[in-house]
Amino acid sequence: MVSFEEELEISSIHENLEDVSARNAASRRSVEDFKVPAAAPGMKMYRLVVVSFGLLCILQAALNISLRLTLYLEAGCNNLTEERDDLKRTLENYVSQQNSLTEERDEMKRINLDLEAGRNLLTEENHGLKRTLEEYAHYLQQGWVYFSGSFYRISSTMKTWQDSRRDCQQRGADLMIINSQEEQDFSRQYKNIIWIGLMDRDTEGEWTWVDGTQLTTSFWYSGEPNNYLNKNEDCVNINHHDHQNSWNDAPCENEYFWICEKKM
Ligand code: 2F8
Ligand code: CA
Repeated sequence: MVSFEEELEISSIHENLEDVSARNAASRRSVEDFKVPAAAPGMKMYRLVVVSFGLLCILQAALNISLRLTLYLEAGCNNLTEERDDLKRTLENYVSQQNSLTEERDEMKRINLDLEAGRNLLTEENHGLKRTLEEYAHYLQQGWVYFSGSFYRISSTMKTWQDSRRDCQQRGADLMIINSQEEQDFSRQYKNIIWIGLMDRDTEGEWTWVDGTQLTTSFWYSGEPNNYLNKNEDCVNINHHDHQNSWNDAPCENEYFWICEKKM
């Protein structure tokens, strides 16, 4: 048995179900109202043409842009190539200039070395000349006489040939060596008998100068050398001043004046 309350509840559920189905039908109608109606075939073609035309325009624009871009890039590329060539040429010029400068510098270095060597030589020469000058001054102050590259000194005392030579050596010189007519003439100005640096003490008849050289040009007085009376005349003096040929051989132990020579 269904109660009254239960019958009421069932009738209200029925009413609700009817409302829901009524609302669903209404909403189905409104959706159908909003649906786009299917396009006609002429309209479709029209749309296709419009879209195609649009695409062609876009393609054309893209082609234009890419063409312009290509031209622009090509021009830029050419500029860059020219610039690069310019830079290459400039670089080559710099390199060649640098090479020239390097060669110039090396040449200057060589010249500098030569000049330095020249200066050193001149400095040495200068020092040598100074020493020579000092030596000249020294001999002149000591009363020596300069003639043709040598200083000469006549003694004021008399000694044996050997002692005479020792005196010369102590003065940094030796007995006079005569090896030219000019020197022979120079020696004749002294009027005393004077020893010179010639002797044959080591081997009789072999006349040798004090520097060890053999006699070549001689100025013997007539009849000399004669080793007079076998008196061991082994040393030579200038005896005959008034004659061009003035030499005489005499015993070395005899004492005479002497003449020293210092070659400069
Ligand atoms: O006549 C030449 C002769 O004259 C002197 O002796 C007398 C010389 N003597 C001295 O000078 C010591 C010789 O040497 C010379 O040859
Ligand atoms: Ca003699």
